[in-house]
Amino acid sequence: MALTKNRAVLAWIDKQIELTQPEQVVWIDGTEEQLEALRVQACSTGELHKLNQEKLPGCYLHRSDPHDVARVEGRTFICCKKKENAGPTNNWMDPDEMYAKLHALYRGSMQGKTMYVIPYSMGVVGSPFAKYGFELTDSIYVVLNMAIMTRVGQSVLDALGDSDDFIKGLHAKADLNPEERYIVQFPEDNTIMSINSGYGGNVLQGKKCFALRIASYLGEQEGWMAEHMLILGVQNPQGEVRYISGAFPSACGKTNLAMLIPPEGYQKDGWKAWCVGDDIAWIRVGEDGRLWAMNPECGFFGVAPGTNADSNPNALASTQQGTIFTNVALNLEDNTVWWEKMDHNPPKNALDWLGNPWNADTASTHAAHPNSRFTAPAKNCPCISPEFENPHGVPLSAIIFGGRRARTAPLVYQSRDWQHGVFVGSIMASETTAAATGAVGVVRRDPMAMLPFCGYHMGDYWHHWLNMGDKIEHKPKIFNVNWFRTDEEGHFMWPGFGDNLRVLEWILKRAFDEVDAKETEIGYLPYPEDINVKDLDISDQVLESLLSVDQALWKQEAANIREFYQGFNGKVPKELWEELTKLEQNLEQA
Ligand code: OXD
Ligand code: MN
Repeated sequence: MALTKNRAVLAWIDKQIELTQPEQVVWIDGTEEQLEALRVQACSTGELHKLNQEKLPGCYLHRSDPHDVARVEGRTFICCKKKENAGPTNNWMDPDEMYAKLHALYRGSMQGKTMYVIPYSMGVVGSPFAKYGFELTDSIYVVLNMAIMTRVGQSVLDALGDSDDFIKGLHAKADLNPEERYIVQFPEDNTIMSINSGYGGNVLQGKKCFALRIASYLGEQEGWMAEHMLILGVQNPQGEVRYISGAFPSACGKTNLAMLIPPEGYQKDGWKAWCVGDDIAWIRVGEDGRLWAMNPECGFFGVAPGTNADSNPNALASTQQGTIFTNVALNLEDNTVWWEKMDHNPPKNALDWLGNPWNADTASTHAAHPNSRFTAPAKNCPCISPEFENPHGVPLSAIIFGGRRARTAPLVYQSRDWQHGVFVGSIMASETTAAATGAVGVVRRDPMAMLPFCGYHMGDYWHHWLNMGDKIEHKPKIFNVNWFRTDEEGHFMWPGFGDNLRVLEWILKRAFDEVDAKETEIGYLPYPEDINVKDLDISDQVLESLLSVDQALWKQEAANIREFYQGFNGKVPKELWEELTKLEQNLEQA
């Protein structure tokens, strides 16, 4: 039975029922009883496997189709009326054409199946900054994951009332045909449609589809920002918490930074780090003229391999209850899970992510898929911020951009001002991991880490960033970090992980004008003595090298940026061209 009288909602759902023809329709009310019944049902069909409930209470394993294990950027579309509004970094198709194509695929696709209606909220329900959506799906896996990642159920319907301001999402597994797999956003219609996939990033629509692609477009229309950023609170020994948001391309340790554990010496002195968000930030100007960030999600959809008690004990702890694992290995010895680098004790009697027998002593393949995931409730995280449920979010003092660069970017530098900071974000890049020779890899630019997630033209998005700067009275300072600088032999020069707090300390001091800095061609850099290296085994020479700017490499970099900007059909804001010219001039004069 429908759980709302909202006419706009009911009329839209009726249309989707007519299209997909499910045998029955079940509304998700968000109660534990209903979710538990769905878990039982999913276990009875093999969709979920119940893990050892003593060791991993409330935890389940799911294996997706072997051809459906990752986001598919090539099949992800932004369908707005004018092609030029999607820009050169998005796939585009005319909305009418796409609707026709999709309707043909969805027609009758739920025959004999159940359609679940998931009302969900991005943000704390009832918060003035929350946004509401529906995902109609034929997948129990999607229901159970959405119930971890977002706030679902009756409370969302009550908060929505009879408003027609909601995101319309339709998902059908259909026959999982990769050739007909589509992840489609219609930003002008508040609509998301995904079909022929059952993998998280494609079908948990609250995450990338809504909270980034649709929301970035809404943010531009409404004067706020949806960013692919973690949110972290750093508490100093005086007990003051200062907040940072940070954007990183994949494989740059974003989840680790979001859940950072301070080095021992810092802990002794009273430093703490608090996770507000690990992936997405919705950011607005507050009445006080500061920038406020909130995490629209309430779970972590993290990459499992590499997560362990050393790399990220907080993430590992988050997965110990109420978690759904996808495509990890099943340890048959005790009915628990295992993935590469989880511990030094790989199982000898296991099933790999495909469900085939796997023995660490003889195996030549991965036990877990490299993109295997955990979907874990954020409230499990030992360092979850006390402000996590604050409907207003937290005030930002600094924004950091990062990437993986072997040589070019120093450990940290600060932009001169907001406009220069937007430039720094727009040129974000990572290099394909270099071999032990230290050879510089291929540079992939990923502006603000939004390349696959910006719901409109990237040039317009940069304009929006610049415009936001005009509205913020107390602007956060903008920085760039690079934990991945390597020496001649290709070894990392900076220890990373918890020791990154040493860099954050400098960043936050700069944000509050508490430390001086050296002006260079690319921005402000720390004086080496201002980075606290107490208890670290790092020579003055290495630190100096981490904080140096290689002129020749930056000249190459500037030329590469010029080429990159040229690919945006004349839509790069003039302010960013100015910044590039300034960089080139600084390098010439140096
Ligand atoms: C993610 C991603 O899974 O950015 O968060 O790809
Ligand atoms: Mn992400």
